[in-house]
Amino acid sequence: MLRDHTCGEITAKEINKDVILAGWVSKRRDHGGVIFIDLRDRYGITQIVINPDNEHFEEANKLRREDCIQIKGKVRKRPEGMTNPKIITGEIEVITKHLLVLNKSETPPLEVDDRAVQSEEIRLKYRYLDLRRPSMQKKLQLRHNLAQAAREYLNKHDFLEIETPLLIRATPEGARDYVVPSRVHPGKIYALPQSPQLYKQILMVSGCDRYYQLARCLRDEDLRADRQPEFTQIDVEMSFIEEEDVYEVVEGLIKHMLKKGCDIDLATPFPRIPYDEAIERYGVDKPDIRFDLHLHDVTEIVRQTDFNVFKNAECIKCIAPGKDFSRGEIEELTSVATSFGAKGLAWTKVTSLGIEGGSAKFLEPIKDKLIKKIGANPGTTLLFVADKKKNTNEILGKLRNYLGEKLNLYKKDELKFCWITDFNLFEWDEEAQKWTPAHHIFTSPKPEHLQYLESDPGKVKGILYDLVLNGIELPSGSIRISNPDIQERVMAVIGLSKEDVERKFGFLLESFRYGAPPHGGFALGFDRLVALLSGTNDIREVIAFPKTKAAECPMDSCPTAWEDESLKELHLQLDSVAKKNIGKQ
Ligand code: AMO
Repeated sequence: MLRDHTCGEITAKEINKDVILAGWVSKRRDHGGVIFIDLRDRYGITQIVINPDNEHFEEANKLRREDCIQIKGKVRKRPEGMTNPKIITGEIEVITKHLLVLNKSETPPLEVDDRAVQSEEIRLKYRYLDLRRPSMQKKLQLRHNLAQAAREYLNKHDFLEIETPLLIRATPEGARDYVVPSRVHPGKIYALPQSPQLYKQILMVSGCDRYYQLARCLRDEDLRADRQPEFTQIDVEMSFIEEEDVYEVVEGLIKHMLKKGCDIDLATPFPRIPYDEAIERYGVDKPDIRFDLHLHDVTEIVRQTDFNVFKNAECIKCIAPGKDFSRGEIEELTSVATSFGAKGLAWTKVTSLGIEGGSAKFLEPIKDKLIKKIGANPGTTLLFVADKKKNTNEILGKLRNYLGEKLNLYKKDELKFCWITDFNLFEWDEEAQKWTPAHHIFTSPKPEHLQYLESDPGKVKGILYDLVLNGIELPSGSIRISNPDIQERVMAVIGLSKEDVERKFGFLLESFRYGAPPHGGFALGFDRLVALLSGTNDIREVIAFPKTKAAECPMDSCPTAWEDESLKELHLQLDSVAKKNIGKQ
């Protein structure tokens, strides 16, 4: 037997018992000729003692960090004053009789220690060592617990776990596809799924009724802390349901996951905020509602002044964080706002007599209306952004988040969920000068807005919803179009020709012609939820083998250069850019 206990479970109850343990040398200390080893495995740390008269003493003396060993010994109580109440095994130590070195370790290039600060590159290159750290093991455990809780809830509610293919025809989720060239069909490719969207809808046509999958999704897009090229969604689809049913399932699912995974009791239902209201109040469609700081639209009031910046702006909004900022702080906030794209940050201060400083002289004539609209108290600095409506909201929305953190306006560990509802079905793409889907093209328009589909697409709301946790979008989903004629009309609005539609989604539309049930669903960004519950925004912390921001893996060095042989087999050739990149010019 290689072990009969783990390093995280032996307590005073086992005193005088013989045990066999296996794990890694976390620390070795020499105390007056007696060797102490902190032996670590996934479950914890146990203190091992090796006395000088032990036949393995010399071997023990040579042990180094991360050597993998087995010990056999007897459990004893730690001497008075040597106990460690912080760990389960803190009352005992194991006095070793027998030591076996299972495998030596080279000097580890990183500290397997939660207190050490390590470079990201090194952590990812030696991820196996990084994952040995107790905090990383804890995150993997949490991820596992949450995944199992999700399965438990969905199984109990009659959902079937069904796998959908990884080699598929492209699905439109707004990012670029990763593609896989076909060897047996030279010149042809498979796409890797950006999500199982089309397949889950087809499963509804198949009569599966309630589907789920912990689905791997692959998207070639710019990476950020909360975006990886491969990530996991809890992907769900249901037939014969309405919007309310989706809210109920998502809320029930998250409540269950948090209770089971983290012993958190969550109050449901979550508040719902219509999209327009979210933008109006918070500037963004992912508001962090842990704090109340609102944006105030003062366009009509402020435009009447002689201040040029305000006179010609489409939208002027103000934020009043309730603080009297110093000149230095205002300068800092201005440069933060500029980094968010602002052309400047106008400001003034509310005093007991009116307003003072910054743009006060321009605002003087309308100061009463302004103060009344904002409801600001004396001693408050007002910060203004004037720009196109979209920019004003975006910039002040980001500044609001910045101020929330800087001024400690919320408790870091609080969890505040809210639904964002009533999104527009389409967004106007200024660059491409065309309508694009706000979510995806399979989202149903609100029936009462169908009449504007061709005449005024900007007016059409979709039956779609996002759930936001502390300012981060977690699940999003929609009620789908199940009528092929409406689907074709929606595709026409975004400029897809009949041929495009047929070529890209013909198989979905064809399936709809065989009695498609009304259906809808959602996908929850699982990595993001686990990360937030681990107290971080960075999803790489909760993915066993993530990629860097440059979409590379320092451990296995992927992506790697094409081998000539495989290029030949796939009937492919590299162009000059690719050749230069891999040094084959
Ligand atoms: P969507 O594209 O909004 O919807 O994705 C759903 C959720 O997945 C998470 N997410 C990501 N997480 C990590 N890295 C990424 N690159 C990444 N991209 C998205 C987010 C997001 O809310 N098929 C639809 C869902 C549906 O309509 O049912 C879809 O994929 O948390």
